[in-house]
Amino acid sequence: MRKRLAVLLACALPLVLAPAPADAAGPPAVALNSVIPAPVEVRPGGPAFRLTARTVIVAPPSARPVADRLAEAVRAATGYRLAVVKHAPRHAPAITLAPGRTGGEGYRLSVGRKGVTIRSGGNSGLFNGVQTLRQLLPLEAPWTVAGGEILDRPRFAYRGAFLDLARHFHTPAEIKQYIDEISQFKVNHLHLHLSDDQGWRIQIDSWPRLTAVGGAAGTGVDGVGGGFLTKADYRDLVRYAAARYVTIVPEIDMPGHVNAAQVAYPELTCDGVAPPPRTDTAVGYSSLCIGKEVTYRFVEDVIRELAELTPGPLIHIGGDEAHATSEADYIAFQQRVLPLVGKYGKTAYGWNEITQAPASHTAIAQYWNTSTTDPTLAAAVAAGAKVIMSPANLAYLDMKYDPSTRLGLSWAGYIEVRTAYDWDPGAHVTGVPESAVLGVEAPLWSETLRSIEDIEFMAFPRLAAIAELGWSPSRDWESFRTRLGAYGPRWTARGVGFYPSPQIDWAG
Ligand code: TNX
Repeated sequence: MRKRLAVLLACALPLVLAPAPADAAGPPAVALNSVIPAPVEVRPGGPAFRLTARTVIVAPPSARPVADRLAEAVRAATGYRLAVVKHAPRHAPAITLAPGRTGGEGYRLSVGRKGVTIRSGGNSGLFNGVQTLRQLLPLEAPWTVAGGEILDRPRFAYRGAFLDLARHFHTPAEIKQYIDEISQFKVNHLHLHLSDDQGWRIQIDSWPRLTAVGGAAGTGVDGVGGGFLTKADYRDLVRYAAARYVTIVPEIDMPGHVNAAQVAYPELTCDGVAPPPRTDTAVGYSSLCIGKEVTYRFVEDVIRELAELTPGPLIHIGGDEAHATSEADYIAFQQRVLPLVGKYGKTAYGWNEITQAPASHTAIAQYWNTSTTDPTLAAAVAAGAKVIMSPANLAYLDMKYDPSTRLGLSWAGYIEVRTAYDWDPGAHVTGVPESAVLGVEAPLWSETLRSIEDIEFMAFPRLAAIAELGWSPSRDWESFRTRLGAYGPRWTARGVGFYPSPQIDWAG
């Protein structure tokens, strides 16, 4: 009897006598393993950290831009204006950004009673650690961060989102709002579709009618959604994105999808006659005139001016749905145009149709087809081409979720959250091994979209699914589903009107 009591006491005492955890007000609200995209390694444990108005942000001068972003995010979340300093005052609770051995975009995040430390060999890695920390902060006080450690790095170098400014112009303010959202999921590229049959959305000084005519009021699907980016707008967007470790990838679509350019410059047609402006959603009817030299002066001028505006390494030259161009003409065009991108110091990126041309072997193909076999793509890959995966039936954010979705199209099918999540970009197409895949991108075409609300409803939550495929080493639907359900209130708190998919148990 006595013995049993002693054993009972021995078991109970450590519980009773253990020091009260820092989060005595209750367990940490956010589990360390709730981050989207799922980190490579999560080791929960140890005391939690309580962020207060006294917390300082410590960063070397080289990491100051990331520290400022963190301070901004903490202010938005908690209202605290944390000081950013080079060295922590003794005993001050701190969030420290420090050099580390994890290179590139990877980082290590450690949470203990005295603070949070994010280490990385690069500022992009520190920024990714900051994005993780933002998700670990509860939505409401007390601002307790669970104890433990996260070790993280991306599976793919390219994780992309996409906006179509041609079918409907989206303003710089809307594009910035989208950048803010996508970068929280460690998406690091934003592809802007800047020209199409219905409109031309980027200033080109040597061909000024492109925007004067092609960007005027009344351009765009249904004649609503005119506008264009001036070069100043574009440079400002590039800077804004870069501060969030997002690279802007510009696209000018050719030799098809050029009606707006031909309305502005009739010499770009074979007969020299301007076609009527188009505000419908048909595709595949326009083509540059492959045999005319003016075509290549135009293309080279546009590529040169885009390259000057673009610090990133990629220029997207479109190449999709050129149904009004013969196959021989298409290949002849790409054989001249793909090398022009290299002439201006950039790597050519185009829709997967470009793989018909041998010059695509040094280019990047964006795979948008719905099949898991594509011998032309596989042959180009065998010859050296790289691929970014955007299968329309899985990754297109403009596809409806189900037949009742009020926005979007359905030509590639319906894409519920699980459909967007449950596929492997590294093994999707026969003959395209993971080593040839640079990453994933989630296109969002704008035929049916008008406002930022429309963009957000179609992008979220599916963009989070595609981001996880691009970042995380493995996928687990049940885990993703749980983490996504818990994330919902964060979107709500920021005023993001996401699609409340019935596949998810939404918190809040
Ligand atoms: C196909 S996908 C297109 C676009 C449309 C989109 C709508 C691709 C490379 N071309 O022109 O906007 O479908 O989903």
